[in-house]
Amino acid sequence: MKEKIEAILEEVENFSAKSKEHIEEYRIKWLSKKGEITVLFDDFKTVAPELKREFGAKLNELKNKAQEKINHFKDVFELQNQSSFQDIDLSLPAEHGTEIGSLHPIHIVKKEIIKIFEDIGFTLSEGREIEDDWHNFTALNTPEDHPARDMQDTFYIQTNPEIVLRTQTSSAQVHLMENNKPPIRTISPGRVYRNETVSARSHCQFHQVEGLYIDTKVSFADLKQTILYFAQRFFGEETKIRLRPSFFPFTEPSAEVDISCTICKGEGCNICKHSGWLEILGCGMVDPQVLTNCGIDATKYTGFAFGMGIERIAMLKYKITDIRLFFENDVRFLKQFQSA
Ligand code: 2NM
Repeated sequence: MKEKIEAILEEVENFSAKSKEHIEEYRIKWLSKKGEITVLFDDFKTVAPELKREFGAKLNELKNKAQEKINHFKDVFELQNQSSFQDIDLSLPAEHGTEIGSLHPIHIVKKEIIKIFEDIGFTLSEGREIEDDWHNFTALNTPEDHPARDMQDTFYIQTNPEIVLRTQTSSAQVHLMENNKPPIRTISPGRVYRNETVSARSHCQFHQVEGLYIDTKVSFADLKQTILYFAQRFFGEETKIRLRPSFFPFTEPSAEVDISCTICKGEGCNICKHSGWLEILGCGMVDPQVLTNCGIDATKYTGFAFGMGIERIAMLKYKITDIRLFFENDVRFLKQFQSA
């Protein structure tokens, strides 16, 4: 009898009702006239007198617990039936929407630039922010005495002359050229560092997208047409470009590219300083020495490359006049780029 009481007690304690019918089913099973617990009370009459006290107490405890369980679940289902509960649709969204954040303007512009170049077959190569001298400078034809290598201009890691915070994302493209054969068509977006005095116009950290295209017979005309395609997709179909001769250690010939002012359409305004043109990027034909440095046969292949500052492009797009705003994370600034 003891085992039986304990078995039913365990069943009672584990019981959880799924419905009103389920409660009734168990009430009948345990407590009706022929229920298991009621039957135990009948059996109790035959228990030896010296055990009656112990079994009696156990049996009463069992009966009370079973009744409590049934009462409890009756209450639960009663409450659920009341109209105030039935009217709640738990699948509805909350009444007061949660505040959502916004994408950072640098991220928005970066994604837009990536999309344009991906559409014409460029892959992504992002590289690393901590670089060695070879990938950041030497392979890119930057001589030992070039001012860019100066402590004044570049952040060195723990004054180790071999390890720098990259000053340009082309370092990622050196890795790519070392490990892949042409044709190579890639863009490298990412953060770069320069040891500059922070002002409204320049910062010690900013973002770049550099592009690289290497194949047989890549020409300066390919470069111009690619830049024109980008400028017209990003700034609008009516956009014109012009190229001015320039110099970079890693390209020859080199050029700087202006677009017709997006604000005044070339008429002359404050943004373009009344010139009608805005500088957006630097570019050129990859110097054969750079190809050779990266293990690419410069007698067989030619390439073009370009680089632009994302902050500069974002400042033109959104008419932002202070570069420091991008790095302060003031919500009053960031909220203006909410897209949803
Ligand atoms: C620029 C201007 C001109 C450039 C060069 C290379 C590489 F890796 F192929 F040598 N990548 N990017 C480049 C060329 C970047 O930025 C103003």
